[in-house]
Amino acid sequence: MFRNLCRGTASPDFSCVDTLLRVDFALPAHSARRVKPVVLSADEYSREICGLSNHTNSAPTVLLTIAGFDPSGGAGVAADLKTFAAHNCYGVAAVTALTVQSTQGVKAAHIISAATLRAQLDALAEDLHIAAVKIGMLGNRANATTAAEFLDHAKIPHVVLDPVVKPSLGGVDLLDSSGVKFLSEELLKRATVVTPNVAEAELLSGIEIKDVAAMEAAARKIVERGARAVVVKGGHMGKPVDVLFDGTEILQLGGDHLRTQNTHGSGCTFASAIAAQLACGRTLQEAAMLAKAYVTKAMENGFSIGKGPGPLDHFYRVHHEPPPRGVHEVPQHGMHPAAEPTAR
Ligand code: PXL
Repeated sequence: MFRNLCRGTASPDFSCVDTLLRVDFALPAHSARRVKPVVLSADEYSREICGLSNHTNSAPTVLLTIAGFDPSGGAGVAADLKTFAAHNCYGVAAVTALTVQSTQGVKAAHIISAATLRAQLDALAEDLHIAAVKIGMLGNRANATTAAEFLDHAKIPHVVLDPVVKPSLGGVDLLDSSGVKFLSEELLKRATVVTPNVAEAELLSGIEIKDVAAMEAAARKIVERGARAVVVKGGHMGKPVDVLFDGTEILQLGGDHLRTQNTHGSGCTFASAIAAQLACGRTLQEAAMLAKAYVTKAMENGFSIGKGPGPLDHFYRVHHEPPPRGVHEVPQHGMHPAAEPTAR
């Protein structure tokens, strides 16, 4: 019951064990540096999945997503808000685009005007304290510029940038070419961490990626180009290793290869989970490991809802785990009449 999320000493190879999932974290052989292990008990992990796990009487941590809307609910704003909620945080959203899509892919994208995006951001920022922001699909340069201006004046402590350019399915661009240029020259340096997949890392670094060594080289190049830290996601490679580089040390985050089609929105979910963990005080390494554990488990529990790749189960903990002690012990007296068991 009281197992460590991550066991081991600061040796070049160590294993991290979630109560639910085993994720291996290994340092590359050439790395002279050692990484301190994250040690979390299962109790701590489930209590502190993030925000206030019990925020009945106090306000939860508020997180913002700036992203596109996917009507099939798998990716974009919907995935982000579900991820925030699963981490006991309260999510708010500024929508950059309305996409037309199903599980079979993106058919069109209607980009929201920069003025409307700015109005959404201003309204939220002047009203709420935002602990972290996750940025996903921006659509075009005007919206990327608006996001950068917002970051400059809102001074949000944690900024996770998922540099979404193309969907996995469908021939529609999620960011125009001028937007990609702005993202790599301007937005990158405003982020706490950037989370490109292999194709996006190739675009941002100019390095062709065929193996983990090239992922590391790309990660270093992206930091050289202004990012404070980067996680290159290797999910689509044969070996599902992610590479985290924080400007000082490289950490490989390994995991089991999942045999599932239901991966729609996994990138959005990973970035949002990092934002939630950072907002809750985790270090970047801890946040990335916990986010990987979360997204892996949510993918394992993903489901098919249509003809194409299905979404993740963001609430697998609720759906598949027993409730914490006490939750099912409903008081039988003094309840609201509507909740009283019916007399027989
Ligand atoms: O997964 C990338 C992505 C992000 N945001 C939106 C999307 C997609 C992919 O389809 O539709 C809105």
